[in-house]
Amino acid sequence: MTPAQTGTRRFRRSALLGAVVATALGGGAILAACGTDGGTGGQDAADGPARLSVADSYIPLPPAGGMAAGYLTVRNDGGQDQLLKVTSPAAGSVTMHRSTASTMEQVEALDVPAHGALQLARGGNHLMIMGWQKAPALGDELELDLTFAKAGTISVKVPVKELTYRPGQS
Ligand SMILES: [Cu+2]
Repeated sequence: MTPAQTGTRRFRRSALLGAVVATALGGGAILAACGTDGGTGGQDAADGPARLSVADSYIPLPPAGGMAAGYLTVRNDGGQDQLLKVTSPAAGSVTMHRSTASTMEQVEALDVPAHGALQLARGGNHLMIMGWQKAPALGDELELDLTFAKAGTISVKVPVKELTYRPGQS
């Protein structure tokens, strides 16, 4: 590496033994700093690119083609991102909702934390899906297109499950 070669050149130019030792130590310190800068550490920073994957998605079967909820987990192995929009070719309207203790409200975006997950789950944040092209049936797989601020659009096929289904159940 270049810093080591620079250190060696200084070493040869030096006439005093004490200066030789100091130069060798200095070269080591430069090498250590270089290794930190050149490593992968920077890519793991909170402002690096988001690395998203979607898991545990499901839609509990809505009554007679009515309004349905949508649940899923967005895992993130990279930097912070935001879910901005959800659409579906199978439905006229998909909105994002945040639940509070007693009510729920529509939100414009949901944060996907760096090296964490955005969870849409019963009792918490969720999707509300309306205006079905065709009433969903058990076993259907419905496409949801999730648009993120940084990662772009991710399309997932979401299974329709029994009303009482919870992830981890078969
Ligand atoms: Cu809701």
